[in-house]
Amino acid sequence: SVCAEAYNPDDDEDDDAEPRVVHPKTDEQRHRLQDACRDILLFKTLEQEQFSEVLDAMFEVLVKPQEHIIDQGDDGDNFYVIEKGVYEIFVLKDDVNVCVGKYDNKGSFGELALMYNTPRAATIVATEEGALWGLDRATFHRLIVRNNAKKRRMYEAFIECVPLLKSLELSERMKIVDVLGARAYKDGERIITQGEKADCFYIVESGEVKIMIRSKVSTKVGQQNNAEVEVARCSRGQYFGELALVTNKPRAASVYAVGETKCLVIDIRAFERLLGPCMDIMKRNISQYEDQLVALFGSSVDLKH
Ligand code: 1OR
Ligand code: 1OR
Repeated sequence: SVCAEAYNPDDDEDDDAEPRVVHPKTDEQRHRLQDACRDILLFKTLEQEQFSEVLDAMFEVLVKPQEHIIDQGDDGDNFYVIEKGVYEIFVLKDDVNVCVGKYDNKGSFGELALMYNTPRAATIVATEEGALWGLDRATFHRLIVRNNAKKRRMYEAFIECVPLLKSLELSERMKIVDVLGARAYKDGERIITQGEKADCFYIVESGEVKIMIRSKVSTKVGQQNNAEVEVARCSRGQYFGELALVTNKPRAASVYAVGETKCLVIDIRAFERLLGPCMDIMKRNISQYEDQLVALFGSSVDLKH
């Protein structure tokens, strides 16, 4: 292109001197890597150029059953994206390692020590043979951490006025911003599918979504059996997708974009780690869903799906 690059104050930080890391890959490897990275939220706010630098820098790591990928308390070396395998998360509680969750063939881990310069906060153990893609600390810093400064500037004002997050400290809200991803949807696009397994939580940034429930019984409002019924809408600043995460059940409703819509997306681990203080508000609102449900469908309906 003949265009001069726009001035970007971030470029003044003197790490352009750092050599760019490139791990050459076959076409087949690059394909698998792109697949594994498709839904990684930390990559969702990168520019195309930064994203391809991340992909260039990533390297394949094959793991064996029982292998410790990360040990709690260690210094951070790499960030990892899961291509396949099941990985258990252990956290020390009173000197005992307690399993607090697992990653099942998708997701990523190891971002916290690199983002905040802290010791590893958990131990990650492969339960079976698996494959990961690693990203070294320096590249993570240059591309992801620097992008976070931009994210904080972009989303700080918006996050400040999300009612659900009011009870958090500013620093806690900024940690949410650090790990969130942004997604755009077209009019009518389905964001959540009723009955599916859940792995993230959403806040509407712009536009609107409608919540649709397919019930097993015919409804008071006269819909046919199995038709989808609109039960609610959410617009800027409102959230959805918390119910399945809180109840550990499949999605209770489908959610569709109404017009062009943007959402901020938070994955289930970050939700559990960072939104604990907002749990009471969410639970109070969930109990209202149940009242509404009875009013709309009668009490016999099954919210589970
Ligand atoms: P890290 O660099 O600290 C361990 O290395 C990784 O485990 C961490 O980044 C996260 O990516 C991941 N608390 C802290 N880290 C967690 C947690 C977690 N779960 C996964 N990781 N908690 C569990 C939340 C479900 C809170 C436990 C008290
Ligand atoms: P989820 O994870 O189950 C669908 O995925 C989301 O739709 C759900 O979380 C809520 O965030 C959102 N009943 C069930 N889910 C609802 C409802 C709702 N409203 C919004 N969601 N009701 C509407 C109450 C006004 C009761 C049904 C009649």
